Amino acid sequence: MTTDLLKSTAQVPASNNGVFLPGPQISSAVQEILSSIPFIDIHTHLFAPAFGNLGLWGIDELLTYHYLEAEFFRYSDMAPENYWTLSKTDKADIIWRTLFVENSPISEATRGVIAILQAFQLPTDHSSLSEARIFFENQNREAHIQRVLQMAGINTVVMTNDPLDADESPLWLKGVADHTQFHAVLRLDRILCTWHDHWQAVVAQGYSVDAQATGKSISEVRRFLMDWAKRMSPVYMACSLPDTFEFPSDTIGGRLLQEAVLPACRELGLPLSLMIGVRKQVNPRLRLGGDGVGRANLRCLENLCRDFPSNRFLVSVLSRENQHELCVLARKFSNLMPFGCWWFMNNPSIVEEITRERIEMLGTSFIPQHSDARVLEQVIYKWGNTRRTLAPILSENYRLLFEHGRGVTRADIQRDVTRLFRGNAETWMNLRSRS
Ligand code: RAT
Ligand code: ZN
Repeated sequence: MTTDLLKSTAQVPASNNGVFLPGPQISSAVQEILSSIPFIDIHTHLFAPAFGNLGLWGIDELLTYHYLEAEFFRYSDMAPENYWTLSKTDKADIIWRTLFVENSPISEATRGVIAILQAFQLPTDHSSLSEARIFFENQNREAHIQRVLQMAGINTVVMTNDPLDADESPLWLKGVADHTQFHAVLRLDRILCTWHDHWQAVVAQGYSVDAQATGKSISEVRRFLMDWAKRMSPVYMACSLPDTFEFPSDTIGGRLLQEAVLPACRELGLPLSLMIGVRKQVNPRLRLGGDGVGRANLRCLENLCRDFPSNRFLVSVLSRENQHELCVLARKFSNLMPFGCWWFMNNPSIVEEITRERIEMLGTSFIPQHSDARVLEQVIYKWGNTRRTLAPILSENYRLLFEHGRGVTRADIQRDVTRLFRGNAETWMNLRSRS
């Protein structure tokens, strides 16, 4: 049967759009196209140069990434409380010694640091970090950003911008010029998930809200969102949600979401990004590295997509067990766009599984990956890994297509890769109308 299929497809003529690639050339064409198209990174924690020191970069930041801090405590018997008293360079030194000198850096996050050092031709096996430190200290921030984006093969970066962050909001209030490559996102976690701790910060910005979000509070939050949207020109609004998230729900967060956030998104034509499945502070001693994962009940998403057809939802789920369900929901609701393999999902073995499943169920109608980079140079290894993992998956899908009787041209591959890594994001974030 397979042989017959192969025989019949070997004679497939050239298409109207170009010459079908012979089977053995598909994989090299896929690799070449993946490396030549600049991607859009739709979720990072990076900042445009105008945000100054909020933007993290360099070896000490790379080594104190919370993914690595969590790994450090598996090898070291240092108590987290003692670790937190160290200076940034001391933290970086002890992480380097523990994870990179005394042990082989074979985990995903440690290997990433090695890939970055290698990309800048810095030593990957010295016991001291001095050469790397000197290199990064000598870089000019703006030129370095451009070089790194180019090395990573991305040309557009989406930030995470919190209007209630004490360091960030004053910069916005003073005014930040638009950057052609860095786009803002209005992040809502403090409003939707921890209102009790943050409603007073909303009051301090001039809005009449109260602790229970009663009376005018809802319309005031809406005014707050509209004002911040005007200030930031975000490409979407976003919130990270726990595995226990339910919708609809008669909680302050549930009401604010339904009556303030969703209407504001509709009015502004913005998608809402929901990242579902974090178990916050499972181990608070690890601080940022102390969050875990839980399987969510995606009925919440089904309810949102069905009851609010004029809203669009960009969604990533943190639990491996929720991935298939997310694909099924995306087949039911075109106002749902699955994106990225987030955080604990961003390991090649799991990315491969999720991406195969998504292609099989959704074709090219999803956004395969984002970097979630917190430190600039991380985009180099994270996007390198994405390209490496995606190449064989895409090639295999085209090979199967070829075997089943449909040839593939370079133009087909170019169109598909562009759609996956640019077009879907551009459409959902209305990026074309901005340029
Ligand atoms: O992946 C991460 O770095 C997490 O700590 C979170 O920042 C997550 O990506 C988020 O945006 O909430
Ligand atoms: Zn993130």
